[in-house]
Amino acid sequence: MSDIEAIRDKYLEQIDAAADGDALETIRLAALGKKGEISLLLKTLGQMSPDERQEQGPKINGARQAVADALTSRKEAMETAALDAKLATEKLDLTLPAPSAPKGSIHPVSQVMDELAEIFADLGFSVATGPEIEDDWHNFTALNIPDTHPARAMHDTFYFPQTDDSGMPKLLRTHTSPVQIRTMMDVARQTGGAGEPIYLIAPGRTYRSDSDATHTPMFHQVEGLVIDKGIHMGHLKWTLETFVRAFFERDDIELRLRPSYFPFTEPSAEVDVGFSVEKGRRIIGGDSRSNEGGWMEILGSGMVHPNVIRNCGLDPDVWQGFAFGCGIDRLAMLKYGMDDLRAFFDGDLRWADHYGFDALDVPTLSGGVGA
Ligand code: 2NM
Repeated sequence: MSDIEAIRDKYLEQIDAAADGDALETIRLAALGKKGEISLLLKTLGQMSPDERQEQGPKINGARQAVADALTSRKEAMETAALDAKLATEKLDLTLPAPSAPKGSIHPVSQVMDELAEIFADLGFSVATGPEIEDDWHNFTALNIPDTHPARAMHDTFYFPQTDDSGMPKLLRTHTSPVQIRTMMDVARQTGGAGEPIYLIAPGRTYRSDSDATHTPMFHQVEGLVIDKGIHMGHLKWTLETFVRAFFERDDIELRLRPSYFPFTEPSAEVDVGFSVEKGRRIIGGDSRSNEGGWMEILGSGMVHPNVIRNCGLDPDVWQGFAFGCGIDRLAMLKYGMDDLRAFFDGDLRWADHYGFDALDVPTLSGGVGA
């Protein structure tokens, strides 16, 4: 065996024995690198006589090619072996149940707001919204609430330390009524004081300095407003009855109106719904005169006070209307069986998962209004 063949075989053996890619690279540099053994042999061809070169050339080139080929195939073998090892350990059991993907849900308050919008849309009401940061005038004064009213006290309402540009106190709205005020003023302005019918609900966040088992400082309200000609309390009662029956999806719900007082309505009425008891739970509807049955207050309402209509730039001798207000959080608790109000706003994902609604599979109203 010639020297060249011996050199070739030495590298072929080393390649065979190489443990990993690093070892192969070391061998490649030693044999075929710039100063590698075979590379240096190739350089000697230039100094040889033609005859000698004729004989040595093919041998040296053959050795170079054999080593290069061996390096390539050994490298491929290593990669295949690594993949096989990986496949052997990473077996997939396709019969296992798929892991569940994390999924958000619709908050019960959002769900109820959607239901309210849908029910009142069937009755011809649109949805109106407005700012949560309000001024004294839209939140109190325009609503005929006197300067001395307790609701205006610092300890009941969240006031901002600064006043607005015109020196008016800024506050977090204590109800959504300022939305109705803004709408009536817009209508008065747009019609040059002539006015036009208004049918709206105003759902949204409201704020009062109150915090206990049944009150959170932020809560949700929906208020409704109708302004038209010849509107009376019969319209109010029918509308609320139709709304409550559609919302709780029962036709046997009775309403009871009790005289009350609000500065912004006259007359005013508190609205109770009849409840009965089924399987130890209070159910809205059924026989409220049965043993465990009774009445539950869920709404405040009344005929909009002429002062309020006038404050908004409309003529109370032409336009009358009714208004009502109701807590959305409480409606959600009654309909969907949550018993702890504070859990609503804790942001606990287990609660959201349990009580939330699937965005792609929300319950639809059984038949809407008048079905
Ligand atoms: C209630 C109860 C009674 C009400 C009145 C008005 C407005 F702006 F028209 F004067 N909006 N909402 C109202 C009336 C709200 O909540 C318990």
